[in-house]
Amino acid sequence: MPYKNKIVQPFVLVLLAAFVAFTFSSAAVAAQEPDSFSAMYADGSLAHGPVADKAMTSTLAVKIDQPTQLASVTFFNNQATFSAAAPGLTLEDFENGITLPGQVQGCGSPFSSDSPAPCFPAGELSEGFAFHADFGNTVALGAGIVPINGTTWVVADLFASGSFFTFSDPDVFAVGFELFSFAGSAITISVHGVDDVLLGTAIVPFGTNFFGVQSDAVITRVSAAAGAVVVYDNLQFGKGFIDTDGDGIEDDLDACPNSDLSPTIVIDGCDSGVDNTLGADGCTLSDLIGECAIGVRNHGQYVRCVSHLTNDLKKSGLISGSDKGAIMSCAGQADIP
Ligand SMILES: [Ca+2]
Ligand SMILES: [Ca+2]
Ligand SMILES: [Ca+2]
Repeated sequence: MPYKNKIVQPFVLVLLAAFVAFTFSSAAVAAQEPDSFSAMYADGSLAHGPVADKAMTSTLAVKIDQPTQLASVTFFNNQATFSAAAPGLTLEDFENGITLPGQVQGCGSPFSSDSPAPCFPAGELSEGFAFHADFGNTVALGAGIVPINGTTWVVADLFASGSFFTFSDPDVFAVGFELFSFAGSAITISVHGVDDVLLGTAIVPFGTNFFGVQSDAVITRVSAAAGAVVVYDNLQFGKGFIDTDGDGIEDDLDACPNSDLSPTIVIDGCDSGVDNTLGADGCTLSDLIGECAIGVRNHGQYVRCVSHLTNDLKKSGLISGSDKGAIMSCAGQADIP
């Protein structure tokens, strides 16, 4: 059972490392190279990994590799540029939990607003995301352990484990976070969408301390591969654009920015029962029918307009003949104009 062995072994290593850290002096621990953040020294310093100040430039290029590109995905390595492209995101700073400065606190896996214990009090975490370790625990690192920004960060406990964020809302199109690697290597970050389809992969050079991604498809998961020991802070996620009518199409690209999004086509209180389909241009069938009511001089003119429109919709296969009948019946009864 090789799969089972893979799972069990890191736990054994952690127990070993924790035992070593507990039993021997700091000098002895340094020689043992702990396998987890839980096995770090009490003062928060690591037995391995570069914690010295690095030149964290924001101009490093993020290499983009999208072998199965199904969506338009843009990566960012600069907070200001990302915020300008994706405004109004939810921010989770991982503060106000129980983790004290310099302390490592186990948080389970995954943790979220639905299951925040034992790191965060109820109601403290933003809703709509969960943080996972590939295996083992996640942990919170108290202020001072990560050598930038001086606050609490989160990470997979075991150095051999990758980590990932999942997003439960169907309207997450942008995700960003501060990141830091304790391993000194490039970080492979993959972005997945609905049905876990790969939307894109970024190879983030060591020393980059911001990652952002914006996609025109919904983002459900952002993962850092094992090996780079990636820690995170200031998670940002959400639509990242202004969408007045909430149909998922941003105002700038929405031909009908104030859509009628009722589930079925309703004309002057008459429910046709026909699905109110949303088109790629951001207009629903109700929006199109609603345009027939604009500027018409009498009821006959309105009904003729709806008749022409529903003929076109039927020809293009968007509605059936009986759908057209139901819509025309409502239009005929409507007190329009
Ligand atoms: Ca923080
Ligand atoms: Ca819209
Ligand atoms: Ca719209």
